[in-house]
Amino acid sequence: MKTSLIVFPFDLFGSSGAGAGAALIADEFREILADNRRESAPTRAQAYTDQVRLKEFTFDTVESYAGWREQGRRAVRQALRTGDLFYWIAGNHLGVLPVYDELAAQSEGALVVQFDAHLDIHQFRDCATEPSHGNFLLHCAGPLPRLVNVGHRELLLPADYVARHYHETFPATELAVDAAPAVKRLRAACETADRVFLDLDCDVFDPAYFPAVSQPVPFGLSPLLFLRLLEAVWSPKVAGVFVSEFDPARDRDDRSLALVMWLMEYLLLRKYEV
Ligand SMILES: [Mn+2]
Repeated sequence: MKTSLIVFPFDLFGSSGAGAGAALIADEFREILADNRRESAPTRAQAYTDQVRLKEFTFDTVESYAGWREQGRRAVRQALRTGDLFYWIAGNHLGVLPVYDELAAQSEGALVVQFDAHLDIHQFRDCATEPSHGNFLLHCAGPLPRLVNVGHRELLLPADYVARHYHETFPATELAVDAAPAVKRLRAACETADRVFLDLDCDVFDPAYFPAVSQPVPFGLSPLLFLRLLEAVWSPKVAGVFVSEFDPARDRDDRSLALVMWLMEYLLLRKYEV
């Protein structure tokens, strides 16, 4: 079982600058893999180093944007067909839409656990009606897969509207009071799913821990609380991990970069270490 690391630095229509984040993650990852290969002392990293394949898209010409969604869908389709774990490293959250398009086409039994400060179903007066990083779920090519949000801090969207799109949501306010019920319900939801996908929008973290986002929202998750929730969700059923909204120009002392790289390495160890 190999892991494809697909870098898809799309960042039009919201959080321009997040594309550079995806490219930076790719660079860092190449460096980590090269370092691992050079190391002669035994390390834990040997468990995954030869299991990772990197595939990088670039969006540096006008032409490269043509058919971006279909290009993305093709790559996702291929990753889903092999059945291996894949990482989808997007620029902004809209760059994850091709994954949702494909999951919609074959969503039976799939559960997406979305860690995100926002519920991306915005349709306010000042929001674009065209697909953007704040409304992309409304533009999915088919019915959304079963969707659970963890850690949102929405103060505008009415519950009945949210319930039309999300199976369940666990706002940060609820997690702050007591995370135990969420841990239990997340674990139960994952148990009944055939395949689980983790969709991490980096703004789920508190800006104190992860400053490198373009839409910071206060009262976010601490990395430790995130790990506790991740633990509830993680199992061999996890078939995809999506990362988006990392904008390195807003980072402080590479704090956010360190967090995202640590997390990706940790998840590879979770998968390959025996
Ligand atoms: Mn989002």
